[in-house]
Amino acid sequence: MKRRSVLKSAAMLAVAASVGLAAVPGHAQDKKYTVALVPGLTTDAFYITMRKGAQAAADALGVELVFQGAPDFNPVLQVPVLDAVIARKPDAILIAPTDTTQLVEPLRKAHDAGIPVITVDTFIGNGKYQTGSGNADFPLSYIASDNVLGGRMAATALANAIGEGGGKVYVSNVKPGISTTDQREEGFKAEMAENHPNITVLETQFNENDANKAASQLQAVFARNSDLKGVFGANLFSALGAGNGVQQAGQTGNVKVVAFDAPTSIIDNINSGLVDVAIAQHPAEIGYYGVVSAFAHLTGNSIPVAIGTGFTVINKDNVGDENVAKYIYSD
Ligand code: T6T
Repeated sequence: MKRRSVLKSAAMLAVAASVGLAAVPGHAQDKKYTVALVPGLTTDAFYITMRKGAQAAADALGVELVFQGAPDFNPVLQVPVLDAVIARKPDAILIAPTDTTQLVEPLRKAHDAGIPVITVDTFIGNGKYQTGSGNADFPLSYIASDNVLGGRMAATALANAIGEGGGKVYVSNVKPGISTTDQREEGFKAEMAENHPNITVLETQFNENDANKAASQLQAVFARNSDLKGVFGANLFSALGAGNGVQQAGQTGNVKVVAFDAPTSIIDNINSGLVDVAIAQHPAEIGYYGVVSAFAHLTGNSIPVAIGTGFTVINKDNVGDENVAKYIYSD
């Protein structure tokens, strides 16, 4: 056997070991599986990038991927979309639940109908699945960033940007009840309290995922605190809005901005000096491993109950690097 075909066979065996023999090229599958991906909202670069990763895995595995979501990050809008997805009877559902409690019963309907559920990005309940306790442990796996760690990283970045003197900062956040953004705020505050005693964290401002509201809130907080030194935008829209608010208040460079998420608009703001640091998640990996995990389960393999994906910290020093460019979200 030539070296190349030995390598190819080894690679195929590795795939077979991880996702089941049916995935080996040349072994036709009896069934083409359909996996539904329900994002937090459809028009967010984070979920658009997650979809790309999911599609890459679906193409590699011969899975049909259905992407169906609501236009806003809102459980009232997401539940009917989920109901419609369940009615289509996909083989598995990947979902970013928009609320830790309000999506439990709607997702149980999928579980009761025999449709495996994996949550991506966000979780329901306390995010600990398959424990045999609690009412929300039925999803098979949770695939996401470590959001408490991400919040801590944001705090460190903001404290460094502000420098020695410390001062006042606040968190621009979406609304309580979202696992990801709640955990980022928790991590941010814990890191500031433990390691940056010269920084005062003011009351969190909730913007309902509306960047315009986040911008107005920044200006209102600055009007009350002319010594404001920084803001942490805990997701894409919070960060974009907070940055716009800083600019509109004429405080670019004086009020430091750390952004969670890395759409092209935030990258532009790093280049212009408005945003100091972006904590990029790896949504394509979340989507990729979501589909691979669903497929592995459907083909009789066990899957991890949790998969953590990483972060890339982007600032003006590395924003031009090609190794960083691949983590900028797709529009
Ligand atoms: O930050 C992401 C995601 O992780 C979060 O759960 C909701 O907001 C985003 O989609 C960004 O808008």
